[in-house]
Amino acid sequence: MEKEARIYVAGHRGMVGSAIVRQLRQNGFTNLLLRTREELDLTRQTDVEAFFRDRRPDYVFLAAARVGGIHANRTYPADFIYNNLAIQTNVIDAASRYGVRKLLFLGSSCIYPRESPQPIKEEYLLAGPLEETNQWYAVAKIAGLMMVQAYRRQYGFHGISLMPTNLYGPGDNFDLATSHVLPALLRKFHDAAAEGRPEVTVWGSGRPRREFLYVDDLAEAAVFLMEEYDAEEIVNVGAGKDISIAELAELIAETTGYQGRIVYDTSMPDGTPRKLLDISRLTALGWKPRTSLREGIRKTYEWFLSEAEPPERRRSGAGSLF
Ligand code: GFB
Repeated sequence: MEKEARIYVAGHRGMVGSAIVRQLRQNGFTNLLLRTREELDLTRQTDVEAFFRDRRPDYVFLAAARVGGIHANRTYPADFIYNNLAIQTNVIDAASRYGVRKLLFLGSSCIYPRESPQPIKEEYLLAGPLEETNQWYAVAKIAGLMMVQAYRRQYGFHGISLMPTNLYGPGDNFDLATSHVLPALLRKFHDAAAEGRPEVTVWGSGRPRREFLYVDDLAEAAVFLMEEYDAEEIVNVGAGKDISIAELAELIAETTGYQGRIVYDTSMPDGTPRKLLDISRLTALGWKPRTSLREGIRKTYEWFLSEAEPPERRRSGAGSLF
């Protein structure tokens, strides 16, 4: 990408989009096209077409999506399938029609079959049934990556697709009803420590295993692939390691200085038993993750304390940051 190229980051106010913007700016790209949801509703096809026709972006990072944790996925299946299908369909089609030179689509590790052998290779896509709690989101993301492949085959469109593992970092959603596990536990343990509560409830059995990638690492991988990769095959992006939810809870208790008990609510779902990506395709291209989980959690907690937490609720001298 030339430094003056017009780069549209769709979803720039979300955790992933804002990390991609930070990475692009750090790399000297200045001509960024950004639109808030109020300025451009990506579910409206005619508005999306008008934007691409008038602004003619050269490159597109498609990081706009309806996302959420296990509970949000189960509660709002229609929102997850409709919004994601609409956004990605409109953006990919308009990008192909209006001369975009390359588009990067962000999928998710939940596109793979629930019982995939571990670590999960890209070729396991569609080899078995999906995890029930997030199948609506997964089907939308599978449609997106296949649309990118179809447009490459039929129109020679340069679209590529990345499959990130579970992401976390600054800008994450800390709302307990809709968030993913890592920000949820940061908030729960922080609040319990601040209020001196003796017990924190973690959903499920604590046994599922997840892989967590710091969002700035994902953003670096996305910009790297936009510049270095141009093929139909999807590419996994992960940290290369996973941990159990119980181990994650211990780590977050330590970070936030929480010393009470941890209890498990087994009436809440575990979801996929294990989700560790095989990242050898990406590492063979020359990229590897850099932020350890401990460091990433520390940075995320710092961000939470400075941004997400209203000043009156901040603890003085709070939480050991390891
Ligand atoms: O992060 P999470 O919501 O999503 O949950 P998934 C991961 C695991 O953490 C599950 C457990 O076993 C949860 O039961 N967990 C424990 C909690 N306590 C909590 C809590 O307080 N909040 C939350 N949210 N979880 C999502 C998909 O699956 O992963 C999305 O639903 C997407 O579609 C995303 O693919 C990457 O890892 O299970």
